[in-house]
Formats: sequence, structure tokens, C-alpha cells
Amino acid sequence: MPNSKGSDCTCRLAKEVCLLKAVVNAQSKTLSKLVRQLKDGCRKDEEPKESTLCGLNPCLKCLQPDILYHLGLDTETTDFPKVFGDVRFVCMGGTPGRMENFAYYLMQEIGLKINAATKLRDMAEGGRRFSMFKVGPVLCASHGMGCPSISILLHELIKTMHHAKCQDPVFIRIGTCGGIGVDPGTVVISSEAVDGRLNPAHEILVQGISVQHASQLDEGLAEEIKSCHDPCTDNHEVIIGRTLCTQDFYEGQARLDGAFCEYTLEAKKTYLEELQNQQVKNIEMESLAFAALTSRANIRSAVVCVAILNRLNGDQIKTPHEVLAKWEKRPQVLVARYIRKILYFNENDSDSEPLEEEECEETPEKTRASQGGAGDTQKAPEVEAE
Ligand code: R2B
Ligand code: URA
Repeated sequence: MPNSKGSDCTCRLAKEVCLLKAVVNAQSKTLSKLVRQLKDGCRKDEEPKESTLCGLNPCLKCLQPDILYHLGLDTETTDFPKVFGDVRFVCMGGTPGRMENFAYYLMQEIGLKINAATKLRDMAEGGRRFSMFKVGPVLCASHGMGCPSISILLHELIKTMHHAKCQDPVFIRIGTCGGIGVDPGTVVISSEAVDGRLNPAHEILVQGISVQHASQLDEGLAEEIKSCHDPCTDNHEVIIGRTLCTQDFYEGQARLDGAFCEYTLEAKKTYLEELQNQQVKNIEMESLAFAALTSRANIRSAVVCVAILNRLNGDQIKTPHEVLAKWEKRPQVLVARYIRKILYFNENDSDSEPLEEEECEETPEKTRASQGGAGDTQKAPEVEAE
């Protein structure tokens, strides 16, 4: 009789070996590249002189130093190119705990976990507002709730990318949302963000004058992230759709359970049904500012949120905490797979080779996917299976 525990263990080991092999392959490719550059004569002026970001404040160069107040960083005491120059992904989510757990999860997923005791430092601790962790080429930051909060963080993160001379960083927001006609637990990737009037623009008042910035998101990136969904192992759907971004959780989202409510159940139903007719799939509170600010800077970006209820069925969130914690991991698992794929299995990168099929029963993407991710309620750095 084959011992099922033993074969499970062998299978897990084989998968770990596959992942390790991919990481080692990628690292040895990077090493070869460096050696080649050395042989070719490494000239200092080959390093990028500027970041790839566009349209930034021309006065930034006059700020010496530039103080990023809410991150607790400044360009005098921190060498931005040295500390942040390698950043390729910036992941943002609501709470410090969720982003810290995500950082530990990523560390494991992208093969950077040196040992179990590795501790990550909160790089934004000095600002006492946000939390920020760096895992190799990935920055993970908490953004709080609502557009005003995420806007402040984005201004300072975009300046961070600029000062560090980062090349083509991709920004991804992961979070929760209310679904519109979608099953709770579904992951929604936003095609665009719209306001309460379904206008696809983030409106801000600048010196008392209304200014609107387009809030389109990168369609290609949304598709790439969606393609990391594995319908065979994932117990949920991943869809792409329009996202309504509101200024408030209660009246702004037509809830009937806020401290104040001056409309009827009928009016709420009519509004939510109209949203559904207009292909709105979810409601959250940061996507407008996130989409507008990233696209102004020429940054590719995506919003990936799990629906924790279907708003057509109610307002209150009654799902048990443990279930919510599992659902919250879904965007994290998907985004971690996407990052790993780009880092180690990018077909467009002539220097990287995918793993040979016969060596692995499942691709590492699939392997890790089924193991779940980190959630807000989970203690770092453990990873719990869904
Ligand atoms: C989703 O969840 C939060 C409100 O509960 C808010 O930050 C958002 O966008
Ligand atoms: N986040 C929101 O903004 N709305 C919801 O209904 C759930 C999560």
C-alpha cells in the first residue's frame, strides 16, 4: 500500500525543488548578465539617469532635500537610488498588518526567504502614518482608507520612484470591496474606476477650481493578472469589470445601515441596479485616486479586490472573520503569482527560460496557488492553506 503521507511529502518536496530551480536559474541569469557587463567594460553612465516616470512636478529638482513627510524619509539622509533603485513592483493595500503579512508571503513566494527568522523593517515607521516593507524588487505599503489617504501615499511613493530612478515600476492595489451582482469571494480586477455619477475621472479641487484626471487602468496588465488565475485549483472566480469608487462607506455606497440615511430602500435598489446595468462589478474607496495618479505619472497599474458581500443582497458584512481572512488572501495570492511569473518566467525576456514541463507535475504558479497566502488576521510570517 503506498503511504499517502509519504507521497504527499515527496510531491511537496518536488514542487519546492521546482521553485528553487526557477529562482536559482533566474539568479544565475542575472549573474551572467553582470559578468557580461563587466567584461564589456562597465561604464557608470550606463546606469539610468532618470526614472521612466512622466509629467512630474518640474520643481522637484529644486527640493534639496525633498522631505517625504508621511513616509518619514528624505533625500538627504536616504540614498534613494541605492535603497529603492531596484523596485519593479509597488503593492498597496489598506492596513499595515495585511501589507506586512503580504510582504512575508511574497518573500517566500519569490524565493527571498533566507531563514525563518528573517525580519522585515517598516521603512515608513518614521512617518507614523503608513507602513512600508521592501522584499527584493517589491515594495509593499499600507494606504489607509479613501482617496485623500491613498493620494498622499501615492504622491510620496511616486516621488520615491522618481528620486530612485526606477524603471517602469508597476503599481498594484490589493484590497476588499462590495460586489454588484457577483458572488462573495469573487476577485474583481478593475477595468476603470468611476465616480458616483459614473464619470471615469478623479476630481480634485485645486485652488478652488475643479480639476478632473482620467481614471483608466491598464487593460493589458488587468488581463495579465487575470491569466494567473487557475480555475482548476482556485475555488473562486476572477473577473474584470468597472469599479465604482466612493468617498464614503455608508451613504456614498447607498447603504441603509449608516448613522444617517435620508433615502428609501427602493431608491437604493434603483441605484444599485443602474450600476449593474452599467457593468459596474464592485464598489470600493481608493481606485479613482490610484488610477488617476499612477496614469499621470505614466505608471502601469491595476486594482485587484475581493468582494466580501454582494451589495444586491444587503449592506452588513455578516461573513465570519475566518472566512473573510481567507478571502482577503485571494488578491494577494493572484498578485504574488503575477510577480513571480514576471520575475522568473517572463517569455519576453530572452534571458529567462521557463521550467521544463516534464520536470514538474505542476508549474510553480499552480503549486503555490493552492497553498493560500497571507491575510490581515494571520500572524506573519506563517502561510496558511485556503
Ligand atoms: C475597501 O474597504 C475599505 C472600507 O471598508 C475601503 O478602504 C475600501 O476601499
Ligand atoms: N469595501 C467597501 O468599500 N465597500 C464594501 O461594501 C466592502 C468593502
